[in-house]
Amino acid sequence: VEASVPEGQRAAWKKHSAREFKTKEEFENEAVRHIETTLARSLFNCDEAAAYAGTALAFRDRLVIEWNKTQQRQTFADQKRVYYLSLEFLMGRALDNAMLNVGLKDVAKDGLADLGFRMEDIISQERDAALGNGGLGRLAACFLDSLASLNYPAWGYALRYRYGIFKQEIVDGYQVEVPDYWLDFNPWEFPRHDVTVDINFYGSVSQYVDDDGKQRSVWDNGEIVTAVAYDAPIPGYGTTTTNNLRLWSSKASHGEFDFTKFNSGEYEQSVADQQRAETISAVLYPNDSLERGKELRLKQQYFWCAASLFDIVRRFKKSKKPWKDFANQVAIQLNDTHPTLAIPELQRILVDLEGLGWDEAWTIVQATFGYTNHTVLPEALEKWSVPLIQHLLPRHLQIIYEINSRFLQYVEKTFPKEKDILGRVSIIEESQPKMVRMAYLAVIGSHKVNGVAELHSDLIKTTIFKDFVKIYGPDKFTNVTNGITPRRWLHQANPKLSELIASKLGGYDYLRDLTLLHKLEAFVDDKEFRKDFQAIKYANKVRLAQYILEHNGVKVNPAALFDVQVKRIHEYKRQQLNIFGVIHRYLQIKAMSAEEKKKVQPRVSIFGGKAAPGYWMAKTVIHLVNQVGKVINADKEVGDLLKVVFLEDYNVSKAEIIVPGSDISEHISTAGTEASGTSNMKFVLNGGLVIGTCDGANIEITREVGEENIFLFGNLAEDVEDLREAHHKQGFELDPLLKRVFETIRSGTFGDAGQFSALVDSIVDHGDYYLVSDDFKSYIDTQGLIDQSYAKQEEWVTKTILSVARMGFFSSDRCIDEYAEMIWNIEPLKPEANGA
Ligand code: GL4
Repeated sequence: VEASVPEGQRAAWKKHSAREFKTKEEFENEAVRHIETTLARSLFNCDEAAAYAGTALAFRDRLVIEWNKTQQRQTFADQKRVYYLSLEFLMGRALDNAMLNVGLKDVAKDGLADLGFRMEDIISQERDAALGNGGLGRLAACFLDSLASLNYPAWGYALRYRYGIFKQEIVDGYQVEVPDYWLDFNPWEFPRHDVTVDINFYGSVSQYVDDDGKQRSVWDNGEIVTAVAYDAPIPGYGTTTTNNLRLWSSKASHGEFDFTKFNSGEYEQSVADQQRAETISAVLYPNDSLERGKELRLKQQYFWCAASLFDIVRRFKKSKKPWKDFANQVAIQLNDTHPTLAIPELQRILVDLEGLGWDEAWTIVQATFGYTNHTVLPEALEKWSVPLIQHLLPRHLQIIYEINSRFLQYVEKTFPKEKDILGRVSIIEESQPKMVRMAYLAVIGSHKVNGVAELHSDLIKTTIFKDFVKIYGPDKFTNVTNGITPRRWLHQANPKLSELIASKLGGYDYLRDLTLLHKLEAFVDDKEFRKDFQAIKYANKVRLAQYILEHNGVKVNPAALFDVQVKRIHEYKRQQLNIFGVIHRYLQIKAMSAEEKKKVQPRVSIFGGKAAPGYWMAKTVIHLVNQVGKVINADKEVGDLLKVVFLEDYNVSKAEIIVPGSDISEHISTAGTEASGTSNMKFVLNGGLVIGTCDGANIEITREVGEENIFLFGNLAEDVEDLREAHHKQGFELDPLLKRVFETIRSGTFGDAGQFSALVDSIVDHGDYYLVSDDFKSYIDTQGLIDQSYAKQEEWVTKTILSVARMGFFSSDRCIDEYAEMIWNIEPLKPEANGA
């Protein structure tokens, strides 16, 4: 349908076209108009929530204008786009980011002051958009910011969960999960009720012969669920480019109710059908690095992949280009294996619906997809049972089998002498029941596979994908070390530091090219700069101390060393190592004379993070941290020398307060288990140092900042396997310091010891899989070095300044440029590039 306004009427249209506010007055005008009309509130009835809503709607209007222009411009330019498929986008709050990216935060601040509000109060009214679990989801959010800031034509595709990651409450020291219903007011999304896709499930496959005499398959007679698009604008920083994040929401295909059923008296049934359809996009699965193989999760994955691909293909078909151009117009990045069904789905569209030959279609598929692996943990590698896929997606199972059989034929021909290789690389695992290995399907269906840090990218080539390196050659596998957006993680979270840096570097260009930070090194001996730098860290610690007092009721001294470990709770991340270290420190202090105590460096141990609801060991760790805190914080003999707090409900907006307030942060995973880690980068960029293992991106942070500016400890990845094996074969001697810690726990110092026995036993009796005992001594010694180093404040400040100056590499802008060049082959499209 032609929907353009006719030529003759365009002048009138343009005259009345929406304008963007620029001044304080214009902002106030827009905000008040929204409060009075959109929200139907008045001068006498405007609280902070309403003022937030008015401000957000004013900025939303601004974003929408640029968003429309960007989409038009990108369509006109007719160049390649990238589509980032991710089941998680951990966006956090949008208002502050929008104000800063658009460059009008100060204008809005003054305007709000005129209207009687403080900017901080307004910003904090917004709920986090928490559509993710942890690092993987936050990475996707940083990528969207970089894609827009660098003017790449890009869309994100995800699900519009009604419930994001649960809110964590701590009750009597235990985690309790509370649902996060975040959609009652969300000004940032636009429902596109006209953009829908019908998605098929179940049913059967039949064959027919088409007009050209070709055998074709049709999949039908299934259950249909409708996907409705909800779009959110993604503004770039310092550019008008505003990209799109499209979230799919599920609803029953026949609208509100099935009226036939309704009229025939089956009211309940028709409501139940509707609810069943809506369940698909109802809730984010709350597991990080763990897959549980639930049917509803598979339904989510297919629903989202099929809707997104239909949308992408529909857009391509409008261009009337031949299919061979598809991969020149479309790059699709698979964020982990969650969207792997997009591979057989595109093959199905091309072969069954568009009538292409298998090989022609498969060439297009492989050229289109790239796959990012984010973990080597076996429990996180997705496998779906063959009977489940057969039932839910019968045609896709056929296609997967066909892909597999052609692939295995090729392998057999190429390696005729290797008997075992076929079984090892087959997409189908010959277990009971048979399983589809999604990572293998993703590797086979993509032209590039990347890991997320150098060590991790090396590891995948020598472990989980070893055989595939042999089959495809090493060039198919590459590394793109993760990054973070300096806009949110420096400029927004730490405005004072960002301003100080700008004052030295002559402006904010460094936020668009983070390598410019290196110029800060020239100021490392500048007395005034050092003082300002230190004062900002202190102010951020004061703010964090206030937060801790308000939320935990614990008074901490901002002059103490703030030691932070905030991330999902997982055995491989070893929060248990941290809390055992805290207990060890407590025992040491308890044994000291008054004289000795004077020499102790006061410390605040800060923990935070969610445990997956079904992960009992992780929940036990949270409980232990809280119990230890309760005892230590109340111990008069310890006083300010040691405080321990667990911050409830760690999320993106809380990270923005916590990260700038840290002196040292802990990234202490068993070597080889943390693919990258990204909060390590955030902490260092904000003038904190790292205690870490030689794992993930810690290694590259060390390369950049220098060994003298990071505290590394522990066994290396290459030794982990041998150590584990030795534990099982020879048994092992528990570290004596750790033994004392366990004795203290067993004696009931922190409450009923039985509650912690599984945790202790996993180390003492069950092989210590995560090498807590092996690394304990080295960890404790390194913590001692940190105390000594912190005591020499001048040296410490030098370390932190040099580290900030050397963090340029870790911008997600660098990372996106690498993807664009090595994997997507796309070019930026600058706003001034064409008239649109
Ligand atoms: C993760 C990794 O565990 C984490 O190290 C990495 O930084 C992140 C982004 O690449 O991806 N993989 C999974 S699964 N969850 C993650 O956070």
